[in-house]
Amino acid sequence: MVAFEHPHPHGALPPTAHLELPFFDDEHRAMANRLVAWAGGQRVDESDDRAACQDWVQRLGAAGWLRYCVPEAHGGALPALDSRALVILRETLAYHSPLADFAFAMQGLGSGAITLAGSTGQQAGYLPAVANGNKIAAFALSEPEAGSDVAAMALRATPTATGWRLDGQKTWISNGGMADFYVVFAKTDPDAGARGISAFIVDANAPGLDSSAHIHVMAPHPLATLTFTQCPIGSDAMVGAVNGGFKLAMQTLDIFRASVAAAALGMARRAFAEAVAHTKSRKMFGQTLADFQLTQARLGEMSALIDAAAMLTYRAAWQRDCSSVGGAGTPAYTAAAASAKLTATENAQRVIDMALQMHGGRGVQVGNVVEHLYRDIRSLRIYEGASEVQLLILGKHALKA
Ligand code: COS
Repeated sequence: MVAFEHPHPHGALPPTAHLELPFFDDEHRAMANRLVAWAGGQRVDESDDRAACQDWVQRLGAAGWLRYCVPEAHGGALPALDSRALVILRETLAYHSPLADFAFAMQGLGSGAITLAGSTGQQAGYLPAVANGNKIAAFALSEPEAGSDVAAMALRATPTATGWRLDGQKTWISNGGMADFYVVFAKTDPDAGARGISAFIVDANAPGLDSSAHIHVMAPHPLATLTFTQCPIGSDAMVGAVNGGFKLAMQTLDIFRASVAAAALGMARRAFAEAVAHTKSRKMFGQTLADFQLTQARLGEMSALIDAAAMLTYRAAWQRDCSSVGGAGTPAYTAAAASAKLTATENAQRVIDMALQMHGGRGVQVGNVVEHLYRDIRSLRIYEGASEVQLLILGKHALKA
């Protein structure tokens, strides 16, 4: 597979005017400028997705960017997880390399439950290593028969004399087979639906855990099925309260859904930049592609789709960080994050498709940036809550209001 071309081929830096919006403060602006400069200088061979991801984690850790995935008390950059910093990071990284964004995001998603509900010992044992890139994290929620319907999971945690025993499967696990530890959600009360799920930390070398079944997808990134066969874990492995796992999973997803929107936004902005540059240089019928009103109208549509995605993404992040009525943990914030994820991923798919169309035959040529983005964006409409799940969240929220 041909690797993503990281640097902007036209020499222009990604747009930063949106950072002037009142959603952000001066610390965000300074961080964004440092990040843009850093990301533009990175060159990673992405022909092997697993090796490339490990490389990105090392680089992101060494440069201090992973510190935004955990709180300050455990090696993080800021006192608490800051949604606006996460949004800026993911948007900027996705603009340069969707795989860099993936490597960053999984450190946050994989350790999010430990940040939210881990014991002091769990936080001290895992979070500093996540923040410096020494430990790769993964979030193991989905199963072959439980994707959108989380409560239908079957992986069983049975109490033993020394802790718990895990039996069952997880699938579509990002960083599967490469992670140093997994936060695994399992049934502790099989008859209690969403109220019978608990979260556990499972180290990758746990006996009875097989992560060798790699899954290959259209935009390659590390993904695997995990099989647990009488896998013993200690009594100190549970994260948060017994049977409190469903809410913990939802709370973790709430933080990162707005950042998935940001990743989609970064990819859309990159496709838009590629389209603008291409239309200005491509000669056709005695003028450039950009001279056609049809092209201008299409670029206008792309620009409005990007703006709409940006506003909802930044609003959700701001709301979580700053709102006194619709902040973290409120149904209003869950709805804002759902709105952002739905709109940004769906809009990005359309923007990237339009950019590809403008490139003509080059657009479908393997190795072209828009061809790569066309494959990269697709899974964002599915993972961390498919578009249909976001619609359901928004619909239920509207009916409760
Ligand atoms: N924060 C805190 N609590 C939440 C919550 C949230 N965001 N969302 C739901 N809950 C709580 C509810 O309040 C309810 O609590 P009580 O039992 O005390 O009433 C409980 O969790 C169950 O909620 P609900 O009845 O809405 O659950 P459903 O089984 O109907 O599922 C959806 C709701 C579909 C929204 C949920 O399963 C979901 O998000 N699915 C997608 C999962 C996903 O993103 N998978 C990808 C994994 S990562 S790639």
